[in-house]
Amino acid sequence: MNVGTAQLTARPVTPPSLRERAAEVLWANWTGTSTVPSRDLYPHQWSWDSAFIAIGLRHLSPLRAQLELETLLCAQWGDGRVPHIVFNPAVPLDAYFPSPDFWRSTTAGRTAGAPGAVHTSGIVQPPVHALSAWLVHRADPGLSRARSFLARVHPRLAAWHGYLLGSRDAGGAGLASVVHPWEQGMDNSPCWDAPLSRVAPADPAAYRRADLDHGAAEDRPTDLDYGRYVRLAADYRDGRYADGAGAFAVEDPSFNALLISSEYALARIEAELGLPDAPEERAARADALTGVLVERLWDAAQGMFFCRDQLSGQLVPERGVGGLVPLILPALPRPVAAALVRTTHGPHFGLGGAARLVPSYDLTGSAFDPRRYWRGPAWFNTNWLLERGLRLHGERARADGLRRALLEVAGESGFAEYVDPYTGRGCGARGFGWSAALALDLLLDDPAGRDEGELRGWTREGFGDD
Ligand code: 9WN
Repeated sequence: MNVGTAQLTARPVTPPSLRERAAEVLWANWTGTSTVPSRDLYPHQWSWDSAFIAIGLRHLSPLRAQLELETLLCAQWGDGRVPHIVFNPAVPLDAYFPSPDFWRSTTAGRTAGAPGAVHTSGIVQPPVHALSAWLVHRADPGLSRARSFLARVHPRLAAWHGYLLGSRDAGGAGLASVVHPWEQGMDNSPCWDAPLSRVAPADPAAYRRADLDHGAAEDRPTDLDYGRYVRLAADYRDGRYADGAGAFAVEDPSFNALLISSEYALARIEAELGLPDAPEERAARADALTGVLVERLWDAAQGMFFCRDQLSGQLVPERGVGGLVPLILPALPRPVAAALVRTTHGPHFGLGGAARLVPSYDLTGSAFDPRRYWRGPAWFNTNWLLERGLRLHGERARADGLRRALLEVAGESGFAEYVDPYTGRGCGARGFGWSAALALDLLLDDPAGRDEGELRGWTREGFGDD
């Protein structure tokens, strides 16, 4: 036998680690100033995607993570809203619908203060940004201070929260309302079926769905739902993006929990910047808003939160994963947190039992579908939030189990956009930005930073105010 050949064939080929594979996705999706969720399906910058992506990116390049958030916040409108999409002018118009010529931000959005130099959508997405900015800062405080990162993003984050807590407080109780299902981020959830049913769909001949070029029709929203999304967005645009008169307004538990969580993070940012009084006031407001959330959206008999349809005034009796997300809140009353943990592990969401990851919708619900967009499949961002919530409320073993499952499924599915909650089989895009980023975060972040001791300190009590 030729010794040289034997040595060559015997040399082991080490498969890339999960960390290397996740990093590869983030580098492949990086455009130079931000990260696309997916090269094919979503070739622009999306708002809450960027916030989650920066949380993972901070472990690889704190500088890029800072840039990710700065690029998004540069597209903020004068009224404070942070648009849900910032369009890349180098991408052809027909690559994604609705495209810049649909939203017409620079003209229809002028009264609301849309920037003139960049094209954006006119709706928003969940405010994960202050939480992300704080975590990005913590990854490299020296670099952050040298670049005045927090000092530069703080006024924009404060204006963003001001917009949501002001112009979007349709119910007058302090919580923000979403005016389009895309704003809440779980586009096609059965939670929207009743509130959407009163919206007349747009004429299908007037637009072309680009999502079906990349995704299977049976995984994506139906044409009827899509027509309603288009109608709502077109009406908002035609009203020059003024708030208050639309056919859809919903107080959503997940959107508001993320806002409250980001309010705590903004309080941390203000303390780091040495702003007098602001941190205590903000943390106290976040504690109070947690109380309002419980008062308005908590259903003790069902053990979870529900959406409130502002037009009917009723809670929507559909169990979406968004109704579990308030578990991330440190000031949640203990019985509420305990009931949420039980519901997450009970028959409707199946964690630790039938389901590998928490589904986007009730496993026993009549609208459940393990593949269709937000009507059953599991997403990595909602599961990452629940891992954080479990740890915060002292459920360390359950959080460890969910962390392990997330990492396994992320690797097996090639960082799929979403997965079958039972089998973990990948659906939608592969090499999806936040799936890779949040896997990296779980792999590299010290879980102690997400535990009870650390995060309870975010409440008003933690700022030393009584
Ligand atoms: C509309 C980008 C976005 C995510 C949303 C997800 C999906 C868009 C779409 O993709 O929404 O914004 O075309 O379906 O539902 O959560 O931010 O990844």
